[in-house]
Amino acid sequence: MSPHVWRGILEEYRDRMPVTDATPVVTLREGGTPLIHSEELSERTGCEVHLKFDGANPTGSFKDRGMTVAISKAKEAGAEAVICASTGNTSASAAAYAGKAGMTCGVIVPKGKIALGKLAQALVHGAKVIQIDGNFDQALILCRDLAETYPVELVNSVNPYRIDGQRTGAWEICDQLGRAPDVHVMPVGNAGNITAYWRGYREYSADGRTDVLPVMRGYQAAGAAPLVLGHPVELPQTIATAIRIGNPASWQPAVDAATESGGSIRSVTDREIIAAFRLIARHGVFAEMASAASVAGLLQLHEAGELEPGQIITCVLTGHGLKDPEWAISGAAEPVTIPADRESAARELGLLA
Ligand code: AN7
Repeated sequence: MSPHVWRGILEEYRDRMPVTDATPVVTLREGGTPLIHSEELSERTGCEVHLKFDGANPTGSFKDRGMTVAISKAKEAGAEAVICASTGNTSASAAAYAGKAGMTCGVIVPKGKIALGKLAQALVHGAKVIQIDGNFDQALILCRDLAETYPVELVNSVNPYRIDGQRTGAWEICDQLGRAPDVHVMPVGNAGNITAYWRGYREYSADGRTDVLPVMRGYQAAGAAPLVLGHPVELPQTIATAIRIGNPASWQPAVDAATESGGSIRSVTDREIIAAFRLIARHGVFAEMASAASVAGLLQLHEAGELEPGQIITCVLTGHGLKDPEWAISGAAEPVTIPADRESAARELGLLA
């Protein structure tokens, strides 16, 4: 048998990527994530629902798809340092790939608004972590300023290589389904990912790799929904800290993705997000709060009667739930403590007749 090893998105999709033989490929073998058929969501909606679990990436989020390209190209250009603003996942990914590349990484994050696991990742990978008394939007302005002034490469999704890499999520879904879905649902924060997915689907369609194009349905958190309101939100608020963003960098392309595909960008409340989080977690899939916004959006579409029976639907789960275990535990019942004997355990488990 010949070995079959997933080589990471730059190798798997090399002919569609902005790389040459001269590009040093910096990879942690990202991508190739599972597309999980969801029986419970399919039953509920009458559709065929699949969860694209991008929490299964090396650093636990979809950011790795873009970061392998951004860091490889930065290294090719001779950069020695990279910088990013982040709600957590970008910094975790940038730190890991910069570490792999032997580059210096600086990250600027909103103080107290980063899930503990994400902060831990940036720290263990050796990034210089700086907190600001401000939000993500302010951190991004600061990083753009630094990248214009000093010899440091910006690796937020305003870096086009990030978007190039994140298109592979759409391609993988098409390769896994044999076509594009009818409806594609995803969370929206800084709006780079919805931009990337729509580009990815359109390119596959143009190349004859899929006959259908999906309706794009993006979901912001209600307290951080500038694209829904039509104006920036100065003080964004949501438990889904990953998408706590008030002025998305990819504003227009995200709106275009929704419009051109006949879709929408709408909002889900924190309450809807938590309910969706619990539902998929009960069925074996541990995604982070921001990711659950896609499932919350799906349920909202179903309630509104906007889905057609039998439609093929994908929901992207952008990040892993393990990044924020504190939050998950706080909503669960405290485990009981018992003496270490069979009868006590059996009684507690309800095994005694
Ligand atoms: C789990 O890490 O912006 O709409 O700085 O971590 O492409 O921004 C994270 C965003 C969705 C939104 N789900 O994606 C950051 C950051 C998760 C995320 C989004 C993010 P975009």
